[in-house]
Amino acid sequence: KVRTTGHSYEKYNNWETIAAWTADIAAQNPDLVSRSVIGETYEGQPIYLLQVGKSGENKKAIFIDCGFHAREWISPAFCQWFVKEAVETYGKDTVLTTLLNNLDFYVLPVVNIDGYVYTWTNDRMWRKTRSKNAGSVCTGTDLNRNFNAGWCTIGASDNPCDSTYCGSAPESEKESKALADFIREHLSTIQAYVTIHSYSQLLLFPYSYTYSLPSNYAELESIARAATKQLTSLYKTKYTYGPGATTIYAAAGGSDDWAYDQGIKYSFTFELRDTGRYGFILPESQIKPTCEETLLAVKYIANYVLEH
Ligand code: ING
Ligand code: ZN
Repeated sequence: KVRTTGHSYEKYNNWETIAAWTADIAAQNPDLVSRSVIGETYEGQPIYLLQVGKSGENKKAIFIDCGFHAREWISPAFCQWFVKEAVETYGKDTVLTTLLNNLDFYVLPVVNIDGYVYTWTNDRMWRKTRSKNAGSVCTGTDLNRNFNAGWCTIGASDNPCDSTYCGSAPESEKESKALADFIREHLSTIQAYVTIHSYSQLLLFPYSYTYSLPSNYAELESIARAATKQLTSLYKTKYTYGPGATTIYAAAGGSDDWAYDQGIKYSFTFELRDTGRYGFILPESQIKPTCEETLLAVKYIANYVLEH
């Protein structure tokens, strides 16, 4: 065993364990996975990104991130599961093999590392980053209100003590800045943006900061319909889909809206299980089924991107 001490795909792993896992999965699968650092967090943790795919020329890419919100533990679990499935089924599952031969997946296992650590040590229900706010005793910014997409105009708070605090400016947080910088630098290859949250069992697409519909609304709606149909086929988990503003609530500064307005026409937010019985405290027994069903939807989206 090479430093994967304590790591399990069917348990919630702490940050130390996930960080060690990113090194191990890359070291053990050098032809499929490579690890880079795209920036650091407020507290100085390196933000790791895994590039997953067989190397090739002019490949399109799909960006997937997890762990925007600290307490949504099922989200990092999905990113780990996705990479596991990629390395374990490459050369076995024909669909995934084709995807990995022809696309690169950028997988960011935990965006809000400081917040994630805080949910393990201090407050299981923490959502925001852990940055200090000038002139306030309250800590943290909501990363999914911190992007430059109608920033702080609706469904976001300008009060640092609120859980949806939009921050002092767009990309004020080192974590959102690192993510946005990476995407801006790779806009010529990234065709789809997928961000994993919980909970509510929804597949959302733009817009959330306005009630206006995106230009390819009909296409996004048909992709979401087909992707959720795939997801539901496994365990009958019911999903709703649609534009964020009318499907969940209007909220500005979200990463999916920002990515869409950068020109990434396939931009989705998943809200994984459940619908509220356990909420953010989803039992570990649901990690496997949740990740398996979600993988079907993500594969559908990736395959659509590959063929369009
Ligand atoms: N939900 C998202 C949130 O940040 C969302 C919903 C998606 C808002 C896309 C804006 C844009 O509030 C959770 N559970 O975090
Ligand atoms: Zn969230």
